[in-house]
Amino acid sequence: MSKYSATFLFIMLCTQVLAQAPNLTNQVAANRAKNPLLLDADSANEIDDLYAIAYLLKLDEVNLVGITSAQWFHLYSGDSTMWKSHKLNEELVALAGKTQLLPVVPGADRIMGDPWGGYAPRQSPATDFIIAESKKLAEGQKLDVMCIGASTNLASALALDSTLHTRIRVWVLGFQYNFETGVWNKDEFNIRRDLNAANYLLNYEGLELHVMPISVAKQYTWPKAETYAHLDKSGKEGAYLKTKWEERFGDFDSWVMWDVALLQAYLDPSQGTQREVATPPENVQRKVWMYEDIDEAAMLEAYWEVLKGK
Ligand SMILES: [Ca+2]
Repeated sequence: MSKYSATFLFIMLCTQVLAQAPNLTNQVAANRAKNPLLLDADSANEIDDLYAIAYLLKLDEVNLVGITSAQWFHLYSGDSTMWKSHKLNEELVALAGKTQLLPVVPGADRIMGDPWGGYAPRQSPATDFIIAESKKLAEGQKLDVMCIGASTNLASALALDSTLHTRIRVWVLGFQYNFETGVWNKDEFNIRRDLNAANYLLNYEGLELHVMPISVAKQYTWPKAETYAHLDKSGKEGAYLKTKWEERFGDFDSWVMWDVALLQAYLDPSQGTQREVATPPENVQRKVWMYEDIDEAAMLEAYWEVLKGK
C-alpha cells in the first residue's frame, strides 16, 4: 500500500468512527481524545451517579482511566458509605462487561482533616491511583478529574502531592451560586459531606477548577414516566437503572439528575456555558469556572441516544 492510500484509509477510518459516534462533533471528539478522565463517585448516596456512570460506560470514545469511590457519611447514612458506593461502582462496570478493563478503586471512608477544619490528607488507594494516573500522561495532556460527590479523595491527593495540580483539571458538582450577587452558598449536600475538601480546592492557587452548582444542575429534571419508557428500551443497563429508581425514589414523579448534568456539560461543551467567578470571600481570592446554564433538552436527547444506541 502506498503512503497516500494508507493516509486515505486512515482518514476514512477516522471519519467512520466519528460518524458512528452519536451527537459527537469533531471538536468534542478532539476534546475527549486529548485528556483522560477519572471519575470519583458517591454512588450509593443517590441514583444520579448511577445514571451518569451507565452513560459514561457506553461512550467507548472517552478515555476513562478508572472510577474511584467516595464517602458520603452523615447522620442517617450508616457506616462504610464509601464501600457502599464502591459496590455499586463495581456492579455498573461489571454490567458493562469492563471488569477486567477498568479499575474501580476504593477511597477514604472519612473526611479529610478534622471535624472542626484542617487539611490533613486522608490517604487511600484512590489518592494513590489519582496521583499515579496523573503521571502517565502524554506530552500536552492533563488528567481530568471529576468529583460527583464529596471531593475527599481528590483534595487528599492534592495535599499528598504538591505538584499534582500541574497535571490535572478538576470538575465538581456542588455549591449553590447566585450570578446576580456573586454570592456562594456552601449549604449543599456534597459540600457538607466534606467542607474541608471543598475549601481545599477553592483555596488551591493554580488549580483549574470547574463548578457545576446545584442551582444550575436542577434544570436537568427528568420525569419518571418518560424516563421509565426510555429505560424499558435500554437493555440491561435500562433495567438496572429502572430498578434503582424504583427502589430509592419510586414515590417521586421526577428526579434531578445533578451528576449527569455535570458529566454531559463536560463531555459536550456546547451543552453548558461557564463563566469565571471569584472565590468566596472566606477563601483564597482567585478565579474559578462556574457553569451558568445548561442545554437540558439537548442533553436529554443525547443521553437516550447513547443509552439505547448499542
Ligand atoms: Ca453524587
